[in-house]
Amino acid sequence: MPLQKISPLQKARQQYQPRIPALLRDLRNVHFKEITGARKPPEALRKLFPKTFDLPSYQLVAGKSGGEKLKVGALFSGGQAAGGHNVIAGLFDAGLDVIGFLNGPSGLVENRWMAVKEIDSFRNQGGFDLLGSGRTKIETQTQLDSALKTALAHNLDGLIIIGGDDSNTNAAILAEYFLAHGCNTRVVGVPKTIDGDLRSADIEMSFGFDSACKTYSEIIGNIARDALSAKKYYHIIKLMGRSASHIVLECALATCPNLALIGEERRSLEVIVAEIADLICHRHDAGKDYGVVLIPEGLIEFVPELSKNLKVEKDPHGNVLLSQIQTEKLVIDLVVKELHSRKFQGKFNFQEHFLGYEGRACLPTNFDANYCYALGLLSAAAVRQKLTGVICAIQNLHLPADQWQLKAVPIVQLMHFEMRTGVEKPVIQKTIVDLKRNPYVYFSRSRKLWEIEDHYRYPGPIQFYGDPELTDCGPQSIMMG
Ligand code: FBP
Repeated sequence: MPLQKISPLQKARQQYQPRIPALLRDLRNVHFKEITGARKPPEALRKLFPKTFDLPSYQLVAGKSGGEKLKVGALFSGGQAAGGHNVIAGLFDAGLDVIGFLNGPSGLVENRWMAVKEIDSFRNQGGFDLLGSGRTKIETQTQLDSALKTALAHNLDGLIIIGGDDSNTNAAILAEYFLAHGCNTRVVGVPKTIDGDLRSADIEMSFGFDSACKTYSEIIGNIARDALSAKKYYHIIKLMGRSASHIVLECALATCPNLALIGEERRSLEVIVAEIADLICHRHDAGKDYGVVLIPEGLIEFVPELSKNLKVEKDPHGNVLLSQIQTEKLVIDLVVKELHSRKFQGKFNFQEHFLGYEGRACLPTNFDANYCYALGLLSAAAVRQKLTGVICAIQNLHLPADQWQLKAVPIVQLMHFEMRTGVEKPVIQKTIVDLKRNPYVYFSRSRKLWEIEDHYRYPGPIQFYGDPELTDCGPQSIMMG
């Protein structure tokens, strides 16, 4: 039998109907109402964002809104995150005329685009390949003028920026600039990033985090079972996630490794190396010369001594290109040295792994597929009501989709000033692991038990069909509150 063009699972996923809140089923019967309780951004931002600084937050409720045909441009920005195509599907199914800017924000600046005429083959599929993505930072006068020119040339009612903290900073800057220049294109952000660090009191989670963590957890579980079977290797696994250690924490809760480092604990390199060496020695005393250790890609941001030992490059937003830094290798070298000084020379075997890109473009979990489709519809509703400078915020994500609350919050509320490549810039504040919240508290209470006894959990592959307990559960860190 000849091979089919797409895999049977790809085909089956194209047919999946995302579950969404009832309000999103017909956007002619909803409207956004202003709500109170907006967080005040630092007053110094008012000067830079005079037109969007005082915007209120909104909640989607039943009501009437206009049904006219609107045109939007959409773009993916930054790293891939599973579910992005469903955001576009949501815009498309909302009846909007959709064009996509190619390869990220540069597509907007350079007016490179395509009309989205067909979306069915991309429904519930991973990656951003419909449009491509990129990391261009929009900040120069020329870039802003070009973006404005593009929006005007296409007569766009809305621009949907699907991105992480830096991309939504771009969205806030563009919203302000468009308003200041009398341009009617409303700019709406959609929270994306596997890193899980674009969160706030309103934004419970960025999309892509769940799919990435479940992909990594499957692999970690498999590696742990191999370690337990062969009993001869220490597997040192670095996990993607710039700055914050949300991914390590989520995967640790899913797999119970012998040790997981959380950058936010801010321990010195010396303490970290001693901790890993202690673990290895104690397990050796218990007759176990194998184990699994998770380390976050962003460790380097919390442990200044690490960056002194490694060559550091930055992206256009001033973020360190962490995925290209081999922190895991350096940590192993230092641990081997430490073990040597403890007279354990050459006794242990290490395998290093980096889990990153393989989790960003997988078939989205049901959670991400549902969430992204709802985000697409919600952003369409925001454009219909002419909201600008806002980001979509869906709440109650620990509950079934029909109980989700649908909000739009001003992006400026999420911003603060930060030093980037030596200059203070207004950016969205990344949310790091909160050491007082349930997921970390549970982890820190349990980890002692995982050190010597092996309590590995084996989550297995992402499940799409069957018992909802297997298919529909979102990330642990949301479920735990
Ligand atoms: P975003 O913040 O743009 O979503 O990207 C996150 C990320 O996947 C990080 O975890 C990682 O450090 C980085 O992208 C890798 O970037 P690149 O794809 O440019 O190598």
